[in-house]
Amino acid sequence: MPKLIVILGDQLSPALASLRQATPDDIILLAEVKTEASYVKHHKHKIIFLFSAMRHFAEVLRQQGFTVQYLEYGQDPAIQSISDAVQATVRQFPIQQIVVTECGEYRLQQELLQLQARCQLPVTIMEDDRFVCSLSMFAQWASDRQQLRMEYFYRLMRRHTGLLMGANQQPVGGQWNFDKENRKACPPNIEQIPPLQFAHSEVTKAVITLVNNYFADHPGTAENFQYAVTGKEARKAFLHFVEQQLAKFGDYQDAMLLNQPFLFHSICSMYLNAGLLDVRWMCQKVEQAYKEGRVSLNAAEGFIRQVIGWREYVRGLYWLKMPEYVENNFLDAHRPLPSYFWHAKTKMRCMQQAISQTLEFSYAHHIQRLMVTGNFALLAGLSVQETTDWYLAIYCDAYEWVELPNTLGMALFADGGVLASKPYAASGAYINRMSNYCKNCHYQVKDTLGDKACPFNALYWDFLDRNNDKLGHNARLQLAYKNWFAKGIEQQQAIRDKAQALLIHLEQL
Ligand code: FAD
Ligand code: DLZ
Ligand code: SF4
Repeated sequence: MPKLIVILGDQLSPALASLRQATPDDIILLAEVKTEASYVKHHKHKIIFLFSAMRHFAEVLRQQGFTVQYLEYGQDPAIQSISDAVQATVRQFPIQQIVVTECGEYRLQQELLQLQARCQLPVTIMEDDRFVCSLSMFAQWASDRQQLRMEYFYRLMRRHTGLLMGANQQPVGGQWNFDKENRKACPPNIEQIPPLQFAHSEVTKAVITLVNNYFADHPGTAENFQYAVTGKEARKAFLHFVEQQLAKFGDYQDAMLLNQPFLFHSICSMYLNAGLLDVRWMCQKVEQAYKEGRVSLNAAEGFIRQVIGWREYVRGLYWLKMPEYVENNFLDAHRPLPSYFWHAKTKMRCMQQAISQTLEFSYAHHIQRLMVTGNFALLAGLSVQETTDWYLAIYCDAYEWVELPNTLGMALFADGGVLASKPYAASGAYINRMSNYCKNCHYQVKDTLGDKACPFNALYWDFLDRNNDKLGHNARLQLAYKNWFAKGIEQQQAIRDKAQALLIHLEQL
């Protein structure tokens, strides 16, 4: 009974549930299709990365003796979507059953659920056990809780995996979380070892030509693509991080430095999300580095928390709350995205840095996404839909299951506090503390009023003021509101006027 095993672009894992069932009689389908490549204007690097990784993965499967049906982009104009590709393959081969692994996005999952009717064949959807926490385990954890805070979920995951656990189910070092030790500012002259870069294979070269032909109007430049495209290369990149950068990642996770796009980050989310890396393997390598005394506990715990904590948590939340989640707009934010999100020409140094490296590498690290571009979008009341679409398009690691909770929930507080207990709103002082951007900026970070005042300052106070009815009761914002009320009526009005002027002229900042 030959099966058709459908492998999506972010399912490039040899141990994928559906592939574990494969026999030499089966057909394995991978398809480069328009609907997936264009549902937002993906950065060119994202398309190059995925198409090249898909083609390399298909070749590995062929070498293992499987029959692979690989549909290249534009090969058959009648095939526009994954379902079109499945239907065309079902017509070509004597398929008895279709097998897929749980999909990462609600949108595509709905499409896959129609396959049975469309192809008149049984469809089996297998659990995606590449994640540490199954969706049912997450739902069970969430079921008896009023608040779904990541910290408690993370403790469950530590116990569940046994990572960094000591005797009696207690954490190594006597503490679950070393977050406070992950927030040091970085000295500008610190020694940096850049992430590994990978030469273009013949496959990647062909994909770059394709992307330049079909996706010329998408953001980014194809030629400076430098990422790994195979599991082997991705593991090499990750081990380089563990050996060279992890020790400093612990201290400087939240730091930002001018002209240093990668600092001590792992640059592994795109590999992990596409299936080239395995989360358990990564965590074991990090735990081993700690046990062998090569990195401190705060570095190892800091990394493991991001991967088995935050990453698994946002996935669980996404599937728990979709499809309604995407409609949330708690703070009623509708202002259009200024054009510098697409070209980085702004006098705000922090925004210019975060956006220009995003356009160049399809990458920015967490604090740039959260506390620079995300914070700006929050303070300025930028449209939730336009902002989430931007994040989904522009980052090489972006799929809705991970992008949406991070953007809509964490950065924009548009879910009204499902994910975060308070908005991550901050004035220029935070950016100044964590970076050297402000020293190199047209604006004065210490000023709130005046032509050269840092726009984040007046926008921060105005954000609190205009959302007082929705946020004023939040216990974690009481100090911020106290400071706002202490300013007095005249000062408050001057700040409101300044913020209004900034909002009218957002495009010119
Ligand atoms: P590192 O800093 O080295 O962290 C290690 C790993 O931890 C990451 O590779 C990632 O797998 C995981 N991780 C860390 N934080 C998170 C998080 N909050 N959620 C999920 N995983 C996390 N991450 C994505 O993978 N895809 C996205 O589309 C995405 N969109 C984001 C949008 C916003 C507004 C924000 C604030 C964060 C977003 N993140 C997203 C999370 C995080 O910013 C990226 O995972 C991280 O910057 C990737 O870089 P890195 O691999 O160098 O990570
Ligand atoms: C992101 C993406 C892109 C750009 N192109 C394809 C594609 O052509 N074929 C494919 O199977 N997958 C692609 N993907 C990844 C899918 O969008 C991803 O599998 C879903 O969003 C689910 O996470
Ligand atoms: Fe950003 Fe303000 Fe600092 Fe300039 S002064 S870099 S706008 S925070």
